[in-house]
Amino acid sequence: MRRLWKRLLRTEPGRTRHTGRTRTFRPFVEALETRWCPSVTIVRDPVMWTRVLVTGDDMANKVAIRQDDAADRIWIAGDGTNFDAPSRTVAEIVIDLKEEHDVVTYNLDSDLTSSKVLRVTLGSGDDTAVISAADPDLRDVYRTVRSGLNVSVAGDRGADRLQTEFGAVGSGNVSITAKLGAGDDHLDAYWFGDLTGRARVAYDVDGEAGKDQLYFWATNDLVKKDDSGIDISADAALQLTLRGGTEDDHIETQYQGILHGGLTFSALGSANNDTTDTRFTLNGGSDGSANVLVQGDDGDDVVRVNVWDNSGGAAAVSALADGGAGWDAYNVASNVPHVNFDILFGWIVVLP
Ligand SMILES: [Ca+2]
Ligand SMILES: [Ca+2]
Ligand SMILES: [Ca+2]
Ligand SMILES: [Ca+2]
Repeated sequence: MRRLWKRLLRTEPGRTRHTGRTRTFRPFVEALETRWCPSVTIVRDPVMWTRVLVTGDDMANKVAIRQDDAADRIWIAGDGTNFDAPSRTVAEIVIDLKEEHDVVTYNLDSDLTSSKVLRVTLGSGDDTAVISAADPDLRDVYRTVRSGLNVSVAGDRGADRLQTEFGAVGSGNVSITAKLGAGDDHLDAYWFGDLTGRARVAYDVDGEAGKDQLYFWATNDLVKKDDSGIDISADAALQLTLRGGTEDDHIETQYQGILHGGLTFSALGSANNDTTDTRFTLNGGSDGSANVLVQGDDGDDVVRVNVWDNSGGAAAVSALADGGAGWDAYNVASNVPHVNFDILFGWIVVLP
């Protein structure tokens, strides 16, 4: 019980760790002479020519990918090895960085119009993968995804970090699937632009074993720079599934915008003592549907869920907080039903 109260105090409001802004991760190419001879090979798959194989070794590898569809080029640089080709000739990039502390970055130099599949295996060691629509040459310029970007990441052992940064999606689709593996892993996901047309965005991230921290923010529009947040058009959809896996995890999600389309969110703390903090704000003018499910599952969990619906009843909101087994605490808005909880901490937010 004492331990539970310590954790309740730790998650009081006003202590949000992040502001929703981050320093854009810049790709880099390291000078050959400064390295202790790690090696990356980059070749086309002899069986499937549109597939490029990027393979590291048992030392710390650094791989930077830049895609410029306006110029029809894609560049891959890894530890002194360089590859470039017309972007439309590369459909899939398979990256396997093996042991040690590896880093892979992916950036857009112009809007994405040539679909890509990225399959990233980070291997053992504390690795970092950054998937970013930020233009590496320009400050705070996020390129628009207008086609498909399908990314899967396997973190394997070690404390791995997956960071994603996207601006707008215009009738394209972005799929991020990650299994972060054993070790205390991080997801830092940022959305800085609207989902327009028939945009589809889906995240399915599993922290797996270890004390994982999963963050998703979609609150500030840095593309249109308006105050309406991340708007989702009538035919667009955002679907998020975040799982903590075993051990004590933290899952934190914030969304704000005008929702005309669909927003589906599911957070699952899974085994052990997890904390979740879910804050969704549907701005005035919203008339779409939001489905929010937060489950602590086994263990002594702390579950906070707030859905502020400013649509005046035009939006369809369905939310549920479920403590699951164990001695759980909750803090929910009055429009969020809650089941399987033992104590209330903080207050129930009464909505107008
Ligand atoms: Ca390696
Ligand atoms: Ca790893
Ligand atoms: Ca993990
Ligand atoms: Ca749990």
